[in-house]
Amino acid sequence: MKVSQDYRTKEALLELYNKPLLELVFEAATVHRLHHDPREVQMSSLLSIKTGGCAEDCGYCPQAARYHTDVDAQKIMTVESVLEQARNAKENGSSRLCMGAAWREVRDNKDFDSVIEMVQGVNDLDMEVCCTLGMMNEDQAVRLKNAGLFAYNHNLDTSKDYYDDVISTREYEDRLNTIDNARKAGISVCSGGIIGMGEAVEDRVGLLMSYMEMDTPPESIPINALVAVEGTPMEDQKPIEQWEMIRMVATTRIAFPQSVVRLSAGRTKMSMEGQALCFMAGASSIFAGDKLLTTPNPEYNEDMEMFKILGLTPKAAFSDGDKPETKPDEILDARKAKEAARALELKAARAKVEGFEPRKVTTVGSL
Ligand code: SAM
Ligand code: DTB
Ligand code: SF4
Repeated sequence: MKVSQDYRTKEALLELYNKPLLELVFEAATVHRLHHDPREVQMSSLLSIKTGGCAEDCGYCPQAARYHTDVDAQKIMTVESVLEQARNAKENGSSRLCMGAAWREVRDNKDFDSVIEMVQGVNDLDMEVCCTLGMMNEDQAVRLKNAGLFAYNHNLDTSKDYYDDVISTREYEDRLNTIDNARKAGISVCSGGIIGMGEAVEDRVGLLMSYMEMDTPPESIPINALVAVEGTPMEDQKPIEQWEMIRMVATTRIAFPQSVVRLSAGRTKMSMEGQALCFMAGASSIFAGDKLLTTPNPEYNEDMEMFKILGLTPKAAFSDGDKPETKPDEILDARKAKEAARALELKAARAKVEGFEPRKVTTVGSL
C-alpha cells in the first residue's frame, strides 16, 4: 500500500488535513505503527558541497545569486574534505549523507566527476548517499547510480498551482522529469516541499496530490518549514505555527503509509514537544547536525538529548534497501589516467631540466 486508498482525492486530503488536531495525530500514529518501528528515526546529515551563486530564482533560497544574502558563492569542496565530513557524520550516528549543490542542473564537467568520486567514497563508508544537484538527465542519473548513489532529492516544493509564485526560471514539469530520470535509473526518490511560503492549505495538499499521481510515490518525503532568510523575496514571511508542521507531517504519513517522512528545515523554531508530536504523527527522519545547507539546525547534543527523552533510536543504514554496488566510472577513470600520464610527463620534463648543466656565463669587465 504505497498510497492510502482512502485519501486519493484533493477533497479527502483537505478534509484530513483540517481534522481536529488530536484525531489527525492519532490516525497518523496508528498508520505509522502499522508500517514502521515508531522508535526508529533516520538521521541524515546535510552537506553543502557547492554553495551559493545559483542562477535560479527560487524565492525561498539564500543561495540564489540574484538575492543579496550573506551567502557567498564558493567553489566545489574537495573529495577529501567531503569524506572527512562524512566520517564525522557517521561517527555521530548519521546513516545517510545528503550532498547539496547550488546548481540549476548537473553539467558533464570536472565538478560532476568530483561528485561521482564523492558518491563512491561515501558509499564505501557504508552510508546511504543522497545527492541534490538540481535537474539531471537520464545518463547523469545512471552515472550516479553506478557510483553507488542510494537516493536523489529533488523537491516539488509546492503545488503545481502555486509553483509560479515561487520560481520562474524552471517549470514544474522539469522537476517531474528529473524525478522520473532518478526513478528510471533505479535510484530511491526523495521529494517533498516547503510550507510557510504564503501558500494556501490547498497548495500543501496539492503538493501531496502531485505525489499521489505518480506511479510510485517518493520513498522519502521531506517536509520543510520555510527558513525566511534576509535578502530573499520571502524574508518577511511570518513563521508558520508548529501546529501546521504537525498537520502536514500527519497528513503526509497517512497519505503515504510506507514512505519515510522527514521533519526537515524549521526545527530550530519548534519546541521539543512540537517535534515529539511530529514523531508521534509519523515523522521517521530528521536532518542531524548543527547546519542544514547554509542555515542553522538544532545542535547535535540537543537532538541526542531529545532522542533520549523521547526514547528514539537512530535507524541503521540500508534498513529500507540494499547497499548499492559501486561500479567503475569510465569517464572518471579516463580523466584520472590522462591526469596521471600528464603528471608523469611533467615529472620527466622537470627531471630533464634539473639534470641540465646551465651554461657558464662569463662577464667581461664591468658594465
Ligand atoms: N539546487 C538544487 C535544487 O534546487 O534542487 C539542490 C539544492 S536546494 C537548496 C534543495 C531544497 O532545499 C529546495 O528544493 C528547497 O525545498 C529547500 N530549501 C532551500 N531553501 C530553503 C529555505 N529557505 N527554507 C526551507 N527549505 C529550503
Ligand atoms: C530538503 O528537503 N531540505 C534540505 C534538503 N532537502 C536539501 C535543504 C534545506 C535547506 C534550508 C535552507 C538552507 O540551509 O540553505
Ligand atoms: Fe538554486 Fe536550488 Fe536554491 Fe533554487 S533551491 S536557487 S536551484 S540552489
